[in-house]
Amino acid sequence: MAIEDAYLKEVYSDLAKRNGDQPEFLQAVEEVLETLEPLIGRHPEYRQAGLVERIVEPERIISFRVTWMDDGGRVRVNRGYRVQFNSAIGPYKGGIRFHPSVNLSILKFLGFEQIFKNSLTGLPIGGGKGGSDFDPKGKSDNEIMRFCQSFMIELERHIGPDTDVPAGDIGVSRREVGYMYGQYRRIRNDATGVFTGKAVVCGGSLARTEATGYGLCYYTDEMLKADGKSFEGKEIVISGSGNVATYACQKATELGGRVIAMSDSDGYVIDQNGIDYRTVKAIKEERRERIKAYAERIEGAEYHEGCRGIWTVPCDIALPCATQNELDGPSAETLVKNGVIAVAEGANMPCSPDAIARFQGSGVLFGPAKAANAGGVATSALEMSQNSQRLAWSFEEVDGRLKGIMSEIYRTSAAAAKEYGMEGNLVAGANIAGFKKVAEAMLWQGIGL
Ligand code: NDP
Ligand code: 2IT
Repeated sequence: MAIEDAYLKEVYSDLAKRNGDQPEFLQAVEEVLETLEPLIGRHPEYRQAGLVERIVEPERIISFRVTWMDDGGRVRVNRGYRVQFNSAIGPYKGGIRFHPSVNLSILKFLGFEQIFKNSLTGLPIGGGKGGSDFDPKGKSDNEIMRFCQSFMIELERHIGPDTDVPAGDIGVSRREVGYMYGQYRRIRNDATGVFTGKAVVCGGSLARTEATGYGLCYYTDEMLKADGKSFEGKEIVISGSGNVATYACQKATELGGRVIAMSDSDGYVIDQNGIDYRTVKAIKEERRERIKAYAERIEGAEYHEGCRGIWTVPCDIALPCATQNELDGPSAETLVKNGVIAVAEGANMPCSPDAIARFQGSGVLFGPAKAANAGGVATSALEMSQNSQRLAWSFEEVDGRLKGIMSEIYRTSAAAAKEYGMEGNLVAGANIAGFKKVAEAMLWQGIGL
């Protein structure tokens, strides 16, 4: 697919000129714009209001220095960012990523995707993303704490429960959220719960830890059911072994599938008996070891070096849950040749454009990230509601709502694709449905936002 409409083409080429050094951001924008033509065709007022050129420009970007001291007493400096992309439908909402690869291109792509994902949840949350090029791997607990506290010394003045509500992402889990939230509370003398993904004892929501992985499987289940299929008896490959991947493994297994491979950035493990998510959780979440340890601990499991090799493992369903562009065209080709029937994105933008084209062109069911992984942020919004009410809901209550939200996201996206003449194209459906709500909210609020 390519951008055909003259207005959309002009917006994109102007953006590409000004952001030539941001390939991930341009990739995310191009994927959205190439599906919007039928919507823009029916709404000339969007063009008159300059909506598309406004939506691709972040409302605000904050970039700051983070100085901290390592255990050896050496002063270290990292870069911190928050991209406050769009607040037309609610406070900026989105995770914080700590990974050496973090830069503005990555955070702008993530923030841009977040706008439409958050819109699709049906809840009042705008889009944002933040992070740092800090590498948490190999750091002591004290170093992590000092870094998080230093990061928050600057970020605290830019966020608030009705302004911008951060959460976790790669390299940021309950531990890091706890240190950042603690620092925010100390500085601001304010316990309104500005972060989501907090530990339950600090005001976090039950089921938030599980929500992205569970939500991914609820969405995938809807997609399979609409095609007369299910998880029952299927072999599943899940990349990554972090928060999203671990709970996707648990839910896919509960829904009757068998997860036969998982990975980290070093390599992947195969366990034909079905990967036990509790072992993965103990290795990665509790001990912070490498996925290789799974094969050392479980009889019959094998370890292979190199993370991309995971896509050569024949499977029925593939759930990429690690990072952007981890599944390229040749990997998609291999999956299709090996008979994959469904692919749903747990990570953000894990499939390259040619991989998506390959799946869609081969009749493989394809669930895009902004719909399929929206369960995490949706549950974050439920955490915000609980904090505002000063109440805590049960696991079943939150999980039940999450399930309802994921079914609704599937239904809304499928209906939008059909309404705009692209039936079955869930990428187009998610983009159109997510974009339309934000566009309407911006129109209501006049020019200037
Ligand atoms: P975690 O930090 O818990 O886990 C990340 C996993 O991905 C690890 O197994 C990591 O391996 C692997 N990984 C990270 N970078 C790379 C890389 N460059 N190449 C190969 N593997 C890599 O993060 P999450 O599980 O939270 O996030 C995973 C994905 O899901 C991200 O794209 C994130 O944006 C997305 N997401 C997360 C949500 C959440 O609620 N947490 C919500 C929606 C989307 P290693 O340990 O070797 O680094
Ligand atoms: O990409 C994402 O949706 C997240 N990392 C979760 C964001 C959130 O605010 O819960």
